[in-house]
Amino acid sequence: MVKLMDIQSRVRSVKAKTFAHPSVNYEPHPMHERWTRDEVEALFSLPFNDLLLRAQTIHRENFAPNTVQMSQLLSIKTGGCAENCGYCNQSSHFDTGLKATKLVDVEKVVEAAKKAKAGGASRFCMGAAWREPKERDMGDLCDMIAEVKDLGLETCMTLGMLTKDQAKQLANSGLDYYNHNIDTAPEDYGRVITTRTFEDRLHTLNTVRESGMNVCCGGIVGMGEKVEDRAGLLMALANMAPPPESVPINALVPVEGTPLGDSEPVHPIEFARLIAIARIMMPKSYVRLSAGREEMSDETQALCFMAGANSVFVGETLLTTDNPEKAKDEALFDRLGIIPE
Ligand code: SAM
Ligand code: DTB
Ligand code: SF4
Repeated sequence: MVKLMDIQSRVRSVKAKTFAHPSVNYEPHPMHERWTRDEVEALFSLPFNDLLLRAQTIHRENFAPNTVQMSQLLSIKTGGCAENCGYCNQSSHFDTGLKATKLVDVEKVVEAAKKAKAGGASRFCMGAAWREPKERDMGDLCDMIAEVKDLGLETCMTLGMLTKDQAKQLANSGLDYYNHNIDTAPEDYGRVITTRTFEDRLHTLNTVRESGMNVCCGGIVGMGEKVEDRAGLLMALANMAPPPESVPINALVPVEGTPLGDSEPVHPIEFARLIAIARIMMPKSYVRLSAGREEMSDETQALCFMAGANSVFVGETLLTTDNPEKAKDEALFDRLGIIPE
């Protein structure tokens, strides 16, 4: 008969072997220090299971393990944008057949926000295809924020570059988050966008911080970037002081007619690796599995949740492209025992 002590000692020895793997460093990264390229590249070269174990451990130290935060997007001004972001179907520089609109009425926005809330979203994100907002639009934008907030939703906007005064107006109206992505590594930025610089992006992010709003800032992979660029993107995000509260990781949705429209997709394991590294480097941030979920299998998404993703965009459209249907997401969350936060 096998004795209890034998079982316990066998469990201990398995645990010891598991945790003693030389490639896994369980010492938490000293958060006061900046991540160096060597440290980040070491994470990229860890065996996948070691990386996942470490990410999941850090995830559980900082968040409830089986919950996901749900945000819903609405495009409040579509197309005709002056910028030339190589991934974007809303740029006026490329012919993608997208119809441009003017700023949506406040009532329409409130209607969409009510539906988002009824569907389970806790945050409503309003996005505009602008280089920056015009002064004449500020009144409507502030009304949208106040009315959406009154519904009991968190509010987020993404409108391009902001002046100090605009950021203050948005914050005073109740804007909880401002989304402004850096998209790729500083070294790779000029390959993707030439109508603004990486520093322009950082400048607006500082303005947002100074106004007291939470920062939502992330990037896109699958744009033909090198692995070093993915490391550079995560370094730039994690070395912000403090790191963004919300980090959307987008898988490029390739759109015909854009310069990056025929990019190769990132392998699902490499995508999950990036999520795991983001979780390790930014232990307290919400890491959002963002654009590209429509093309992802349930298994890839499950791997990403295991790697530490704890937020998604819900609703059948992102800004202009497709996102999984509600029933599909519900079935996936149900299967995984994931509860919306
Ligand atoms: N114009 C504002 C700006 O650029 O900050 C706000 C809207 S813009 C569409 C918001 C973000 O959506 C971009 O920064 C980019 O990260 C993401 N995005 C745009 N097109 C995408 C695509 N085809 N695939 C994945 N992400 C995309
Ligand atoms: C973010 O990082 N991803 C969202 C949100 N922030 C604004 C936008 C994704 C857009 C995908 C392409 C589209 O639907 O137009
Ligand atoms: Fe304009 Fe934003 Fe699209 Fe760039 S990503 S073209 S700034 S809408």
